[in-house]
Amino acid sequence: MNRRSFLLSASGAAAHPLLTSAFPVKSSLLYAAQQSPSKVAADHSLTIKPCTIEISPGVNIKTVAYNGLIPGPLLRLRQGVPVTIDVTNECPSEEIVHWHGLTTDSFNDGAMEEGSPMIPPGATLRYNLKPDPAGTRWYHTHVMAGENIEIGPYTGQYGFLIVDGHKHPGHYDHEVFLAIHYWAPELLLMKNVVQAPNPKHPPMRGWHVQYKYATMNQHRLGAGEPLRVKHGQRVLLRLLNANASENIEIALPGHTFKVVAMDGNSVPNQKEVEVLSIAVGERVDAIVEMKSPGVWIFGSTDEDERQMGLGIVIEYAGKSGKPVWVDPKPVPWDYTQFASNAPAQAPAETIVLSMKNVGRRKDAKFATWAMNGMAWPDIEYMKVKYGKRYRLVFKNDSDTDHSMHLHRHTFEVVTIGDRQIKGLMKDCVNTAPFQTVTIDFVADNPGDTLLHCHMAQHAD
Ligand SMILES: [Cu+2]
Repeated sequence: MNRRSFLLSASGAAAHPLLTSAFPVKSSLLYAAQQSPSKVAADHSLTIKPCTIEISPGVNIKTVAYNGLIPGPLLRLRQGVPVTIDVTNECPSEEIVHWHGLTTDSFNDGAMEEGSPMIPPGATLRYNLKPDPAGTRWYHTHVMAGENIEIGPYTGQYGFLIVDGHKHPGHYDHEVFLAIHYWAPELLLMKNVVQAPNPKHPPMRGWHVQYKYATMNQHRLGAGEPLRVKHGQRVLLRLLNANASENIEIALPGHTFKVVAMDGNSVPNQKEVEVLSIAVGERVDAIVEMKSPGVWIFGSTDEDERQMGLGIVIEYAGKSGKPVWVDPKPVPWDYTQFASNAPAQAPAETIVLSMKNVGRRKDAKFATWAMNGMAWPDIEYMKVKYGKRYRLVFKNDSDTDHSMHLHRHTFEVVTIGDRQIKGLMKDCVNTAPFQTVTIDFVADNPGDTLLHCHMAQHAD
């Protein structure tokens, strides 16, 4: 190993800690973490604790959330201004918080694979962040759930983290935050190959996670207060798919979404669309001009998912009545419409990664998903050098979506299938079944960096 090189890992000196212990908790760092809260109060504090939330009348979900809130408290930070966040773990098992989309260091990033410490039960860990880049970021647990679908990303541990910096790319009168999550997961065994209820999903086989309910923020469709708007208002929707494993597609009849940012980053082409697809982990900032007075359902394009609760009522001032839904024209989702239509800068090196289901490990319920045949922790590190531009080719050799997330860096999407594009900056990108998506990133943030699919069963 070239000691001067950084991998999407960059540990350097000693034998790689990740290969010698299950979790590379550096003892001095853990000590520092446990001792961390000093007498000086942190700028923000979060408590991870069990709670019960009523998502619709009589439907109570027992989960774990930050400060007992769904989503967690909105963290609104100034770009480049250092902050401290104390996180107290009141749960019986270890926890960890990932600051998704921030270019932080490996210790504070909140991924045990990078060497970030876990927060033991009862302990408080102080995270030190220098919020960057500006935009719609979020925070969530990075605990690996495996077959325990009661923990990790299946819980309510997610919240918005907004980094305010440059002027927002949209012009708007009112700002609304909506985080989407599915609840009450169940493990089902499909003895034979079964077509999913939603034809957009691949056939199901073996063990499979199915959800009973869905919410936008805390409530199911129709259960919470409607989103009250006025005719002529321009509403900025900050949308987050905080699901453990399901991509979503949403629409608002009679209106269009002007997409101004994806994963918090301004898009080169602010296109208006009728339907938004948001993969697991992704965010969309969209402006909706309120120009069709009435009472509408803003929700999933899939009726079963609206029944689960995926939606919210939008009510114009002075209007009342039963909320209206109208199916949109089906249009395949196309990232390229928000990008510039030109080839991106050439990279220094290209790395091809084939994502594939490689079967089940003995006694495992879920299939093992691998990149180039390797699955954590039995992997080779991709070594990258500081300052160089790298191209990662995500070759989806499977019949299911993968929402690929790179930690601690922002990447540029440079091809979707055969289309070359430029200027679409993201931190998660979906690869459709058997599609190839290519991204470039500059290795400008030394330290171990995790690359993974954001869909829980694939990541685990
Ligand atoms: Cu995946």
